[in-house]
Amino acid sequence: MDRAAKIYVAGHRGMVGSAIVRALQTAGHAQVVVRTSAELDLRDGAAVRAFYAQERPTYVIMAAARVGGIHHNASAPYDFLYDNLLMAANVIEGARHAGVQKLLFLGSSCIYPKFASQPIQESALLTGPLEVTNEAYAVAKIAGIKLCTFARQQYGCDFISAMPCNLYGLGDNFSLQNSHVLPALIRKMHEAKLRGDARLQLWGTGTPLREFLHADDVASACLLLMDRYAEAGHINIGSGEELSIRELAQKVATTVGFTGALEFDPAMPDGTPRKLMDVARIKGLGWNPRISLDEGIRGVYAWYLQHGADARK
Ligand code: GFB
Repeated sequence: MDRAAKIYVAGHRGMVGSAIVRALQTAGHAQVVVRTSAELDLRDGAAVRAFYAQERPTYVIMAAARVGGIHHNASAPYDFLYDNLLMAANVIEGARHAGVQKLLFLGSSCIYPKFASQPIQESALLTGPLEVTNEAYAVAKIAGIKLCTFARQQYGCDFISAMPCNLYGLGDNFSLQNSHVLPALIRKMHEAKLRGDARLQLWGTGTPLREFLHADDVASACLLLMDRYAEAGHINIGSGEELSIRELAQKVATTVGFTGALEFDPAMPDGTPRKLMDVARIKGLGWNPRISLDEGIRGVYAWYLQHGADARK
């Protein structure tokens, strides 16, 4: 990418978007354009087209979405599908209409079939039924992937898409009900430690396996893809390592210093049993994650201790 050219990062206040802005600024990009959701509602097509006409960015990274953990996804499927569909359609079509040189659309590993063979290759997309708890979000993200693919096929747009695994990092959402598992465990164990609880109940059975990657590593992958990837299909971004929710809980307990018993509530959903992605293609482009899960959890806990109050949305 030309560091003097204007790049729009949609979703700059989110965990991933803010990591991408930091990475761009560190790399010397002088013109990073952003808009808060109050300034620009990405569900409003006319407003998005007016933004593109005003700013005319050369590059776009689409990191804005309505996101949440398993319970939030399962409890608000219409909102997750409608908002993410509109945001993807408006940002991608607005970029095509404005002649944006390159756009990167970010999705998630939940786009893959619930029982895809593991590790999951990009070719597994649409080969089987989705996990019901995040079907809405997945369908919206699959639509975004296809918009990028067909924009290239029909209009010659250099639009690419990338699918990260489960992410965590600074600025995450620590809501007890709506957050993803890693920040939820940090907050729940911290509060249980302060209360001196002898036990803590977590959701599900603890047996599902998940792959985690730090948002700063996703950001470095995004910048590399903007320079080195220009194919029609999406590409996976992941650590290539998985662990069970129980093993994750034990790591978080050690970091937080919670010594109570960990119990699991099978009345809460497990979600998909595994979603380890094959990351050979992005590693073949020269990218590798740099932040280990243990180091990452320590860093996020330190951030939470400093910002906990406003992180508990
Ligand atoms: O990150 P998470 O909420 O969503 O992880 P998914 C859910 C897993 O962690 C389930 C267990 O197996 C839960 O039973 N878990 C245990 C908990 N305790 C908790 C807790 O206190 N909070 C939460 N949230 N989980 C998401 C999709 O699926 O993956 C999103 O819903 C997105 O759309 C994201 O795709 C990457 O990993 O199951």
